[in-house]
Amino acid sequence: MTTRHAPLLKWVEEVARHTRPDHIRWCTGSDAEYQQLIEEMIASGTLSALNPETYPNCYLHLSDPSDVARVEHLTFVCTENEEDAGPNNNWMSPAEAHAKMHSLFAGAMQGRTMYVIPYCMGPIDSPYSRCGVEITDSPYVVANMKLMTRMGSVALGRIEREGKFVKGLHSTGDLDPERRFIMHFPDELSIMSIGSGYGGNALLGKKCHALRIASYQARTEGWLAEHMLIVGIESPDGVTHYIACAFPSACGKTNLAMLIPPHSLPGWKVWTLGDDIAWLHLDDEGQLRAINPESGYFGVVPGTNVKTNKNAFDMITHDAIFTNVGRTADNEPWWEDKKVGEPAYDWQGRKYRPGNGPAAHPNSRFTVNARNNPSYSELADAPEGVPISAIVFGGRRAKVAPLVFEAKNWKHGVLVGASVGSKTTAAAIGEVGVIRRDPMAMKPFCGYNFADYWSHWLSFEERTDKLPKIFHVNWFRQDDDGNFLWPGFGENLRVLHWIIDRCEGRIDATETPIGYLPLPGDIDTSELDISPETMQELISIDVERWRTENQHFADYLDDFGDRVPDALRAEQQRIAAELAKL
Ligand code: OXD
Ligand code: MN
Repeated sequence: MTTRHAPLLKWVEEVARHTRPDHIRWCTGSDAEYQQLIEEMIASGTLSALNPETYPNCYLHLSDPSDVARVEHLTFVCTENEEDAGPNNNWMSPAEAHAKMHSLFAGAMQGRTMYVIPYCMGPIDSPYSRCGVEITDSPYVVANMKLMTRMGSVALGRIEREGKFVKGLHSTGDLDPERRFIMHFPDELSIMSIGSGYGGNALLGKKCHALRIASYQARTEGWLAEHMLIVGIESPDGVTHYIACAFPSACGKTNLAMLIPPHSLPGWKVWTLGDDIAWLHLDDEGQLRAINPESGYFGVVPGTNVKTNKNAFDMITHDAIFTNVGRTADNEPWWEDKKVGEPAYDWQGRKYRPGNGPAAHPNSRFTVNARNNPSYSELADAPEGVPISAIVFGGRRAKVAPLVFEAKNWKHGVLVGASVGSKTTAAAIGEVGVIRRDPMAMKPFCGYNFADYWSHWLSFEERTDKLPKIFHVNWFRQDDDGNFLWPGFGENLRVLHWIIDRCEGRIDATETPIGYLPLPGDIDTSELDISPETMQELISIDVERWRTENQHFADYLDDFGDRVPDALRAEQQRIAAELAKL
């Protein structure tokens, strides 16, 4: 296989001349190709097969111990003007970045095979989808892309018809963190990544294309590329509401997307459309619609068990790739909080010893196709996407943020999204557990200046009067002893129920400067071990803390100078003034 699309062929030939691979393989995306790659990786030691009886077609990959997460400090947005990338990104001039990458890629694929992966982000026949081609020297990347995107001949067909694609060039290089860079050239619709074989650094369709490049493209084309799950909530009367939720990495997006209704909510059903990324477009009627550009999941493994996420637990028992988990003596994958089995080996392949730390790396992952998920919605493949009833922001906050509140209007909702703060997690290299601002959960992923991004969000109000309501949730409130106040997981459906009731105008709420909060009793707590006092604490605001929070946000906006939209400043000042009166 090759292509009749001359610019693509020319680019592939140029890359091959420069990187000097031994072989070039155009990927078709067939099951036979996947199986062959798996066998080659088993033979080379890149993968090992897990227990074929209990985990059929499941494989384990152990990455280099220095290469276990996204590397935000080595990720750059390369625009001509530094201000266009904004203080939220690391910036390098395109000329400097190209020169650096040119020398790092010289001969980088010698002795290796170069794979050409045409892929389509989104349903293959959707006008909202966009294509890309990743060139990589990692067969592990090809296998992951097969599970997570629509790749191969179908995507190449669309590229040949449309003539447009994002160029992604990736090499694992020598895995030296000193020579690891992930560069984005939004004006050229291209990405270059070297020195990592891990997740978002290497599977270029995901964070690099579907968020950083797509967010930039979306601004010029009038849509939004967001770090959001998409979930359908079907009530007992058969009506389904679709909700898009943005939470920072490793804050439970996958769990919420696959939620299993608790016994106390009989007749409710939950459908998964996506667990990480949503592309949002206004349709001809002004309705906001979402597609999930991905077709598989790259989810955090530790903590997944029958109680926390039975759908995920079941879907990773077959046809899955595990990265950096431990193993039991009978060759099953093992991770902390799995609740069954014992680790015999850790994520570095050593005999398990508690003194060496956890058996599974805290950012260990599963990769599976979305169709493995028992709650998969066929509408994930619908070209027109699904209509969005509510947008929900959230973070991991021990104090301050109540369990749920509703923004007063779209402008206020944009402020609610822009002021998301959360404790950092192991999804990225760096300190874990410190609060950082993560606007719209896009801090690591917005491909341009946040101030311009907020203006873009605000502009939607001028284009339609049918925008969804915006909410904020916090499943992670703690008491002074560090105990979680809300049970989370499946019980979060109770909160989504409240959100849907608000969208339908069925219930009232308490108005406060920070938004509308639930009235006592409107979030059903039957069968929960939660006292009325605790519930009251969860749905009220601590005025003093909110004054501080508002001031922190005002200071944060200052980092973006004059580019901050006036409407966002005005909204922050409105809240400050109203809080001052309390
Ligand atoms: C992810 C992340 O892998 O956000 O989805 O880090
Ligand atoms: Mn993510």
